[in-house]
Amino acid sequence: MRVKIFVVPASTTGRADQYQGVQIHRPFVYGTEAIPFDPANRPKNAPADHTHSWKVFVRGINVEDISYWLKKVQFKLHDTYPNSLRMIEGPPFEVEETGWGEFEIAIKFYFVPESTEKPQTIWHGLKLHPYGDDVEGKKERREMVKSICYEEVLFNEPVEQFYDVLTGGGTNQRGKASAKAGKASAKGVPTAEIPERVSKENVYSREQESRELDRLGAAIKTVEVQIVEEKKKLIEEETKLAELEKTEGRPLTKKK
Ligand code: SLL
Repeated sequence: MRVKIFVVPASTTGRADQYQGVQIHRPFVYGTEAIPFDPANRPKNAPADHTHSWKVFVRGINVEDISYWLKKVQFKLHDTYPNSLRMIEGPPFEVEETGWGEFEIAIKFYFVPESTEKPQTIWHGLKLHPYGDDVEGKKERREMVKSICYEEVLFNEPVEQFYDVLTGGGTNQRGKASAKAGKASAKGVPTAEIPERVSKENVYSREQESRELDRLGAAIKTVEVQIVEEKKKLIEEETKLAELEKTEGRPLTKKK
């Protein structure tokens, strides 16, 4: 799923033609990480019924700074939490908490003012308990439970000043005039590039993507073979039925 950001069509704003139909996407990662308390070392301030420490976050892929398009993030926690609306005004966009239960977190994105975009909300389920394979083993080892998603925000026909921010055009121009901005541009023009390989900080890479595509390709082939086999079986059964009908006549349908 893509988080689609809709803006007013260019035709109604008189925006320059060159931005018509332009879409710019920016990747990001969001999710939760949770770990059960160490019984020998419970966090001191945690209420007695709490069992886990957890964190919810939004960050750039490959630890890229995304604050040039994302201004602030509001996390809406379960109503059982005091001050359940947590506004995070700048990076790192994250909330650390303790608790006992899983719930859906509403994550509201506020874009930089240049974007003129309205805030957008996505939801994410906080996971405290291990899932997938070897649940018992994971529990025993008190492994961290991660539930992390890759996502892309898609800006449709960004307004001119935001287009510059997104593509680094503005940064480069300022770079000529000021040493400070020059430093920013030396860091590199912002991109939506996904790194080639997995690293410690980032599991989303082209390498993984192509492995996933191979896996999907193989699965499609298996399903295609299964469909052919099932069709063959169906034809055999239908032939048998037709033969039986010839020799035995049609079966009587029971009255209800
Ligand atoms: C459940 N529907 O029943 C969920 C609700 C609530 C989670 C989970 C602690 C809040 C607090 C907390 O973990 N709330 O008392 O500080 O599982």
